[in-house]
Amino acid sequence: MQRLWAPPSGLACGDGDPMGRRFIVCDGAELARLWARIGSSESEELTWVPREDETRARPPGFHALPGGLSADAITKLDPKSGDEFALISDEGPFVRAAVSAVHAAAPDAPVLVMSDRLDDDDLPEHPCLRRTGLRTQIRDDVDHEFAHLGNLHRVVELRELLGARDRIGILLQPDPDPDGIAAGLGLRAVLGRKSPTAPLISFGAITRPENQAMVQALGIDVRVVTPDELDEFDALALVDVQPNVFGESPPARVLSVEAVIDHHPERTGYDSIFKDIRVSYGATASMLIEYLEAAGLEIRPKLATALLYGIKSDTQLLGRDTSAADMRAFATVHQRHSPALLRRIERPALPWDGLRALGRALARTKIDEGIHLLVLGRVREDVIPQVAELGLQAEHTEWAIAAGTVGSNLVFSVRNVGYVRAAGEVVRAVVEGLGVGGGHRSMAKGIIPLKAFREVYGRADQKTISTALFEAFVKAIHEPKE
Ligand SMILES: [Mn+2]
Repeated sequence: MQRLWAPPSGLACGDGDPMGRRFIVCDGAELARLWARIGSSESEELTWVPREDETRARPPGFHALPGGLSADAITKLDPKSGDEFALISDEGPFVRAAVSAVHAAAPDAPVLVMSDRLDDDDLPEHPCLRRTGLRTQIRDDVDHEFAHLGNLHRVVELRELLGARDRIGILLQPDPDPDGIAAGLGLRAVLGRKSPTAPLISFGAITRPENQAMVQALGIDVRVVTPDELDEFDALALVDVQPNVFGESPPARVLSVEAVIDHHPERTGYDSIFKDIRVSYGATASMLIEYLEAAGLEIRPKLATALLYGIKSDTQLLGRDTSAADMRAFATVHQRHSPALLRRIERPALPWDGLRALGRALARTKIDEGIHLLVLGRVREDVIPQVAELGLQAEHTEWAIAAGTVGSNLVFSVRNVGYVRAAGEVVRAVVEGLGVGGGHRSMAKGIIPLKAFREVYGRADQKTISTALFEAFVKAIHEPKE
């Protein structure tokens, strides 16, 4: 422990900036002892001001401020530029006297007031003062630790329940999304399994191009099963889903399962031995990250990338329905994820014919009224959203629309700069009476059957599509419904 009155030169560390000292000023022996028990840092000089009945108290490591609390006593500490003060008290008069004493002796020194009872209104004006609690700091950590313990308990329960089962089916919703897939991988890691004994299964294949990109980039296998094939499994764990999602009358096996881990509103009408449903969470992946952390398991880059992408896509990049828990979980996996893998998921490679279609569309491109419209002709569906992303990068673009023919449909993706009308609303207005569409603030997708398009516009060649879409978008963007 640092001796009080040690010369400042002895505290400088190396040739760089000398590390400032922290002067801790405690009001009374009780707070000084609490501070000593928490443990002080090397750079702290511990001082205290005895109360009337405390003249014989000796808080370990603390030295009484000579002559009590005054500007003189603070001056004798010889504060230098870079030093900081912490004033520890629950009494308004003590804190006010201490703040003004420090301010008089060291006008530039930052002041941290640690008090569990005082408010900002109880404190005097000071150019650089921060207030926080002392016991409440520890209290918050205690609550946090109990939350970890709760998660560890869930992991222990899951392992007791599923550890001895030969084959565990990790059942996701039909057409699984990134959150479900990532949470399924997380559960598998929690159980210490590999895919042969704990496969990810679903009643419907992955159809969305961006979700296919995720399983391709990360080498994840999701097996499509029939209800009869569920008999192969000794246990079923539902992740990011509850049985009611499997249709009007789900197979009997899924109405009585071993585990459900989900963030959707709790449904009834089924039994599960283990149940963890947290509606306030933006993603099931966040819950699994907490399990993994509580169990002290390493989260490898591939798993971290999947979990990060799961949270990102379920919360629209921490926008919609995000809780503080999602933010913490996101931060945890953000440190561990692989940016290269994430890029492969989010920016899948453009196929050659997609690139050529883009080249042709760019040759004709123009930006009018902030709208950048790229009509691609016949392309693979996953090319369309990528071209819309690219289109948004053009100068003066507020709206980028990429349209292409996929099968017997006209499919278009829309991106905008974010501060304009919501993309989802605009697309719904554009497709009204013709097809389907929707989306969010800054991204949306629409599908119009070519047959319906021809009925209205006569033909469906590139020029007609281009003119019709442009006019429909201008109308929808600039003439919102009442
Ligand atoms: Mn989800």
